[in-house]
Amino acid sequence: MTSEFDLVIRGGTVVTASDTMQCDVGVRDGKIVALAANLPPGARDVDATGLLVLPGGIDSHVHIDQPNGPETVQADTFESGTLSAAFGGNTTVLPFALQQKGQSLRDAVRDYHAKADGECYVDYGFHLIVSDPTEQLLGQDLPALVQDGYTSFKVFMTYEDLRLDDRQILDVMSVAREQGALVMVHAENFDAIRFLTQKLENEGKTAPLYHGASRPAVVEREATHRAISLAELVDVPIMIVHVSGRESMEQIRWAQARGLKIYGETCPQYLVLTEADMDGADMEGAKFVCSPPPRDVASQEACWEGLETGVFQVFSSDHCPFRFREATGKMHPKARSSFRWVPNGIPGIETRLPILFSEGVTKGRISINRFVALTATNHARMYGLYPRKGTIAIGSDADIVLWDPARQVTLSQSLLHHGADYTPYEGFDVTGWPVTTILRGTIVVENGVLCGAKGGGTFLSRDLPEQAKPRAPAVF
Ligand code: DUC
Ligand code: ZN
Ligand code: ZN
Repeated sequence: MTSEFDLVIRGGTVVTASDTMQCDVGVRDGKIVALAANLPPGARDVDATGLLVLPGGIDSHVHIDQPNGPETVQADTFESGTLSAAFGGNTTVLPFALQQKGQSLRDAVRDYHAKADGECYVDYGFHLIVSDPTEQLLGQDLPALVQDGYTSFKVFMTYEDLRLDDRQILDVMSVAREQGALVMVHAENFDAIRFLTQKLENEGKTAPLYHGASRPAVVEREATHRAISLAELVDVPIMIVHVSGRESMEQIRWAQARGLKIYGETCPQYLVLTEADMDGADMEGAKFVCSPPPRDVASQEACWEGLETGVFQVFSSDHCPFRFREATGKMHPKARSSFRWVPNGIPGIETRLPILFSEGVTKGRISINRFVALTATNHARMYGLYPRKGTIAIGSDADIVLWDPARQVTLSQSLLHHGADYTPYEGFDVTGWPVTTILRGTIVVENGVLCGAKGGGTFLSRDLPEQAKPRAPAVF
């Protein structure tokens, strides 16, 4: 007799952003079709006794195979990056399609599809990075791409080749308002960083450690406040990404208290790393160089406060891997002469969920439901994927991770599947681990063994974000 289910996940504790319940999950044609106790057998049954049954992780801030200037290359292809994501309990990733100066946004998107399509182990969509907001881009390409399902874009306030000035940011925000898209902002003050970098180099302070001093919290706070002010002017929602500590978090909280639709994101590096990690001998500190930089214990506490109290809606990895030992990575030929040549970014796509679970849920800082919201549901809501993704509900994609809350693991490069040759979390102990990852009803990783196939992940055209409906141009 044929079963009404292709797959039944049996005997686990199902957790969503709002509920925790003992029930089985029935899956047919890649969708969740039943949630009830004692479902009849499926064509395949998976025993989840003693495990948490969670929505698959959605990592909405990852950089994969992104051009990084002529001299350095990122360590992941879409194949390795999404494999690493799957082993880390994720079923969807949202990398960036970066427009290089002089390139059309359409061509940038085409390039990324050529890199990703047929290569991925988990589902994926693209945010757009706008680095050259020409009239053609603002008037034609960006609106058309939003209609095609690329419903969020990132602007940078720093980095020589990427930064937009305030006028350009206002132009991009205006398009977002009219199209109903969400703008993500990398908030650091470019001129202040240049000024400080020059001063530090003049004083011979060139080791990776000084990357932190070149971009102190005030640099991030000023840019965060400016981004909020620009968004208020245009009256458009924005997401301040990778918030590293109190000063920026408090700007976002202040804006939210004023009724502005300002959203926030933080990342594992701001919870468990500090500036001191960049102080290793023989360039070891380069392993931790990312922007904004990890700060201090008080900043970590502020980020927890943001996660616990709802200032931050999403917790992402900002995965941006470079190989440590290679000249195309952290050992850029000029990296010993100054921290400014160390490529910014660290790997973290596979370790995001275990770190937040262990430090947050196991240690009693956040509930398991908040964990689900921060790692899956809110990402789906903010980026136009809900309720198809990000929850366990009838009709949703059967994107599920079976989670062992008691498994103790010491994080180590040897366990991981990314293309980097190190993890910044080497030796870090976690309690709680993703054991099985299921994408649209197909098991991709089972008890730590790869079962899925490259190309099993498909492109996601996204709806408009929930909090950003299209509106008439602002009137001033
Ligand atoms: N900083 C970014 O802005 N993006 C990727 C990684 C990093 O460190
Ligand atoms: Zn950034
Ligand atoms: Zn980033």
